Amino acid sequence: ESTKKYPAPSDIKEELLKKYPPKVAKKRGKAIVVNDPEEIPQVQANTRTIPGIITQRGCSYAGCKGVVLGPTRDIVNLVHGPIGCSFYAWLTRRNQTRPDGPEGENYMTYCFSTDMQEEHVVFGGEKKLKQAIQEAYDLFHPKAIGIFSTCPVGLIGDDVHAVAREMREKLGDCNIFGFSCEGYKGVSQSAGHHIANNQVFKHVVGLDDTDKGGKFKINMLGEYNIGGDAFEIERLLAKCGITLVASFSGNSTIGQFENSHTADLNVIMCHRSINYMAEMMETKYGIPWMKVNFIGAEATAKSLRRIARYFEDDELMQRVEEVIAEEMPAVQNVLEATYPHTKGKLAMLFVGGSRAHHYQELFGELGMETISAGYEFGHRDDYEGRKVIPNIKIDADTKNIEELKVTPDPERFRPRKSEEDLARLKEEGLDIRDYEGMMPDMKKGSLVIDDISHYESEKLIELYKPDIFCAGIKEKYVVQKMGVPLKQLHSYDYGGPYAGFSGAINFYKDIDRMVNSRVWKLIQAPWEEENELEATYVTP
Ligand code: CFM
Ligand code: HCA
Repeated sequence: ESTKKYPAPSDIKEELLKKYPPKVAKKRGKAIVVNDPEEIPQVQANTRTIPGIITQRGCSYAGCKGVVLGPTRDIVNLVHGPIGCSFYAWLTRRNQTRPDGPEGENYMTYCFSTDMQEEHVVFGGEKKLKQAIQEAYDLFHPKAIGIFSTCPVGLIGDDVHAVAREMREKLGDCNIFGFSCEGYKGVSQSAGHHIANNQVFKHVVGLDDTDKGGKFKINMLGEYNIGGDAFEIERLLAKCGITLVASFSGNSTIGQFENSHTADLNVIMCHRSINYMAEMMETKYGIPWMKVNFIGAEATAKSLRRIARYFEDDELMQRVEEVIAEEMPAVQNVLEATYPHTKGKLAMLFVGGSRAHHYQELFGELGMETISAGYEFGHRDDYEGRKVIPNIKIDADTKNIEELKVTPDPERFRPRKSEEDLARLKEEGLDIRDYEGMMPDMKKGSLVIDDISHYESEKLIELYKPDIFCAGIKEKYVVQKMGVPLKQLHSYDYGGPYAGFSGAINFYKDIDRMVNSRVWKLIQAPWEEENELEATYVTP
């Protein structure tokens, strides 16, 4: 519990909106809500950013190429577009790969691009794309090539799917598929996730029926191995005796995707980016999905128990308890040392579409309060939770991005659990259909802000004076110049892993160092130095 004094959240909201022209204030007002976990208020999400506002968001290409396909090791990810789009997506997301294996090709460190020039914009770029595919094939002989459309490709009308088909037939032994993920599609990265899910499901999942063995077979969805998180989760799953068939897509191979329909359960870390895949796999193959969270030591223990509970196997449940008992003392030791320095401090989290929620677990363990939080591109269900919004299909993405028509596969559909089994499990305390959003987990009076603007972030910091602000690289140095440390929850500031038990230990230590460093007091925030320059908006 924090003892810090700050204005009432409703006054803060008013203050944030005060300078906007009336129309903008009205619109932004719907995306800024004072939370009540008992009676979740509706929040505006997944809508277009108002032109002129500086948003944290990225584009559809980022969500498709960078996020979902980026961490795959042996797919050549070829960007069709100007070189800048490739360059800025080249290893910036810190999805890691092990230098010492596992076996097989790894193209993650390469940057493949058609390097589109003016002549291609004028005369068309399909020929250049075919050449680039041929070149990549001749050089590497990859199992698969993914083609990613950038904005100009959509504008000039190059048909990447036709090129993919033609080259797949020509080359014979290479799976080639395209993604119409032009940056302008949809309103954020979120549209790109959806496009990526559709194409991977359509062109890859289900190609390999081999039963690779294992008693408890799961896929890990929405875990991208940022800072090595997947390595820690893989370690824990292996220790418990749970077989990881495929990971979407941290530290993954195309072979895993092809075989992923043989798993018995899909567990989802980042629901926002991969829920479409889970739904489609459930419909076509009968694999149920369940939300988990490996961010936070308690959340990790809870997630392992939920997986064991699902399989209803006494030995597995016992093994999971042993693993938790083995791992927890080290976590507790570090927490005991850090807690006295971190308790009562204030945090703010503005990131992506799941971490602004998940990381509240770790801050909670440190005794810190998340006073304000929001996603860049989450949808209403990510905020309000499935209990409040049972039908996740209402979101605006489905208006922008075509949904695949998926039906049960008559030969391979195999319900892993019957509806009766699931109902019984629910009675016994495991409701796999349910998951909480951010708001049910946040305190009454906390301020939830969707697609926060640069101006609003600055104002928030000035009004709340938080001990730490969590966001991305674009925010980092602006915030630190105000004398507030910023923790990047995207790249972990080149640290990590933060998942699982050893990840929690890393996080406790890093946050302790950041919130207790005296260096921040040496910086004068702009409002401490001089009066603000007043600007007036011209209202039309
Ligand atoms: Fe999911 Fe992610 Fe996130 Fe995301 Fe991202 Fe990311 Fe993120 Mo950056 S998939 S929504 S589109 S957890 S890249 S690994 S850190 S914004 S909160
Ligand atoms: C993206 C990737 C990003 C950006 C991070 C940041 C990531 O959205 O295109 O803004 O610092 O995690 O790398 O979210």
